[in-house]
Parts: sequence; C-alpha cells; structure tokens
Amino acid sequence: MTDALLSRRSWLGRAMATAGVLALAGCERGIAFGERLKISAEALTYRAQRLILPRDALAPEYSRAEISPDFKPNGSISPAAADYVALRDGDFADYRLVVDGLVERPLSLSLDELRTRPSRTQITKHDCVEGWTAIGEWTGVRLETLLDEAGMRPEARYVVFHCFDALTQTEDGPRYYESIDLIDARHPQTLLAYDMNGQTLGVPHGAPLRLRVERQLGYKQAKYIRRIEVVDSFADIQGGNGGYWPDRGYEWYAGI
Ligand SMILES: Nc1nc2c(c(=O)[nH]1)N[C@H]1C(S)=C(S)[C@@H](COP(=O)(O)O)O[C@H]1N2
Ligand SMILES: [Mo]
Repeated sequence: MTDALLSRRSWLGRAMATAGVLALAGCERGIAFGERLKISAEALTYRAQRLILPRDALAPEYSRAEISPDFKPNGSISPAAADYVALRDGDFADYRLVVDGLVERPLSLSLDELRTRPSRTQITKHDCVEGWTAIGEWTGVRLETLLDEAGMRPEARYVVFHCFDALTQTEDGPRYYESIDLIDARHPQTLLAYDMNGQTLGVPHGAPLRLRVERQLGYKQAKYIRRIEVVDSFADIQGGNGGYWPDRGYEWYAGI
C-alpha cells in the first residue's frame, strides 16, 4: 500500500471519528438530529473506506524493537463469570472454541487443536477510542482458516464473537460481543490470537483467545471469545447493533 493511501485512510478515519463524536454529543442532549448524523456518518465511513481501500489492504506492521513495553489492558481485565473462572482455574484445558450458525460443519476446538492449524504472527498498533495506542505482537490462527473448515453457507454475511465477560462484572449482565463483515473476516491480518509478544495470551488481554481485526479500533478486538457465530443479520442479538459498544452508541464500523 502506498503512503498516500495510508495517510488518506487515517485522515478519513479521523474526520469520520470526529463526526461520530459530535453526533454523540448531540444524542446526549436528546437531539434526534444527532442520531441521524451519526448514522449517516457511519454509513459514509463504511462505504467510503470500502471504496477507497482494496479489500486486502494491510494495516501497517512494525518491528520487534517497536513493541510497547507496557501494553495497557483495557475494559474487562478479569472476567467474573462462573463458566470463565472454572475454565481459567483449569488452565483452559477444558476450553472449546465453538464455531456455529450458518455453517455446514460446526466446530468445537480445544486450544491444542487451534495450535495445530497454520499460524500467523504480526506486530501491529492497537488504537483505543479513549486516545491511547500500543504496539503488540500477535500470533494465532486466521479466522478465514476456521470459517473455511466449517464451511460458510451462502446466506452468511457477518461473523459474531460472543465473549465470556460482562463488563459490569455481574453474573447476569449483558456479555461483551462484537461482529465484523466477511471482508474483514477473510482479511489476511484477521486472527484469533492465542499468543501475545511471544507468550501465551494472559487473562488481562483476553485469554485464552481474542480477536485481532487490524483495520478497526480497539473495541472491535473482542477478548475472551467463547463462541463464533456466523449469521445473516445481527438484528436479533442483544441490542441489535452488532456489538456491546455499538449497542451503547459507538459506530459498528470502527475503521482507522
Ligand atoms: N470481551 C471484551 N473484549 C474487549 C473489551 C472488553 O471489555 N471485553 N474491551 C475492548 C476495548 S475498548 C479495548 S481498547 C481492547 C483492549 O485490549 P487490551 O486489554 O488487550 O488492551 O479490548 C477490547 N475488547
Ligand atoms: Mo478501547
């Protein structure tokens, strides 16, 4: 990818992020116009980025020397849900990643089984809406590998990541979830990561398995994944906006 395209891309991302923030300020004052602005800005971001960017444009990758010495853990850092705590206490030996929904052959894979699949390692920059970034090295299996193994049905349009944690840290709070389209799902840098900086992924960063979808903001990088569901629509999942934060006003497409 050329430098010009890269800077164009980040300019567009920032401009649209600003539009989103302004629109959210509007919502807080209860102005319906703000809501409309947010929706149209989001549709514009998504369409504009999909038009400008080749489907496989790569996010920049960095050298080992550039890895951040302290990558801040954020959001949930130690899920309290009983099913998670039980798996964690057994070193995730009983963990199974479920891949189901609109697939021909649902999967249920242990971590050892995931590690026998071809792996990819990449050093990328994580960008949180709270205004910090950090560079980390991620190793895992490409999401596409698992989707092809499961065989997506023709109606498939989105991939939903269901997580163990409720951000409220209560047993019955809504659990974190996220979703991406099939372009991002098949992107070469979209990984289910089990290692970070050359070590087994730790609990604060999403053990045993977290998503890396490198062309989007931090909140899309679902941690503590328990199930991957292939769907044709996410309208019936939780608040219907495709993610825990999108259900609370953030943009579903968080391109950077
Ligand atoms: N399951 C889950 N995934 C999550 C979150 C969370 O609270 N729960 N927080 C998100 C946010 S806002 C960010 S910035 C990143 C933080 O990842 P890190 O803890 O590895 O820094 O995880 C994202 N994924
Ligand atoms: Mo974030």
